[in-house]
Amino acid sequence: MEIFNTFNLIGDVPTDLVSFTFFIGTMALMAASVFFFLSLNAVDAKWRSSILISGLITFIAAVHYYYMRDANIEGGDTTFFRYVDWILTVPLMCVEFYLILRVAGATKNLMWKLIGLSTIMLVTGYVGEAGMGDAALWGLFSGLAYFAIAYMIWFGEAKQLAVKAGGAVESAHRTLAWFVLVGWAIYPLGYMLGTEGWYDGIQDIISLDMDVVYNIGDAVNKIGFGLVVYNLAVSK
Ligand SMILES: *C/C=C(C)/C=C/C=C(C)/C=C/C1=C(C)CCCC1(C)C
Repeated sequence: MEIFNTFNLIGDVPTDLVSFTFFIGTMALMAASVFFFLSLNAVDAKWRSSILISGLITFIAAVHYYYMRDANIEGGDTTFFRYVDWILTVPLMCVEFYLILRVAGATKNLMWKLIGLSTIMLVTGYVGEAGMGDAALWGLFSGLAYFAIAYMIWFGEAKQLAVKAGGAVESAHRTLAWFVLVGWAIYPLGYMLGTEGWYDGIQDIISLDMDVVYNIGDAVNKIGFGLVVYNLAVSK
């Protein structure tokens, strides 16, 4: 899709939807990082590490977006950078759940379970997406780990701790749980658009490139997640 052609007066200006979303994604993630880092001193000491991690998540992603933006313009593959980014940032999101629920007595055990499941989710997803195995099968394994994460957060240990904490922590947890259920569901959709399996034909219904869908997912989830944490930190 050739949009923004009119602006293509100098070098590497994005001329299609995919590179445009890489470009705008880099900017948005960088801006969010600056915002979170500058907020560090404005929040109560007990929330400082949560805000720091929000900033690290968007900063790590911004750096990877900078590289993916380049790789995309050069016609290269972005899968590797994409998964390196995720394998660093998704576990940090699991740490956020732990830090928030610590007030209700969350243990490191809960954090490691979430990190373990997210690692399984991403490694199996990478195997399928990098063409190292049957994409539909590895996508299914990945989906099961995703389901286990969503279950823990919505109904399992994490949920019970949130209820115990009550108040602002419980409502922040509820919002983050929605991000995991709805926001994270954007990713398997992108995966189905970019790989082959029983879901072939989905491209006829949703005519978006896999990278565009992943880029939307990252902007929503990484920045949104951070803002929920920020909101909690300034409310208490
Ligand atoms: C900042 C990045 C985030 C929040 C990335 C999340 C990624 C996922 C929830 C990916 C999930 C996948 C499946 C559930 C099945 C297909 C393979 C994946 C890895 C795309």
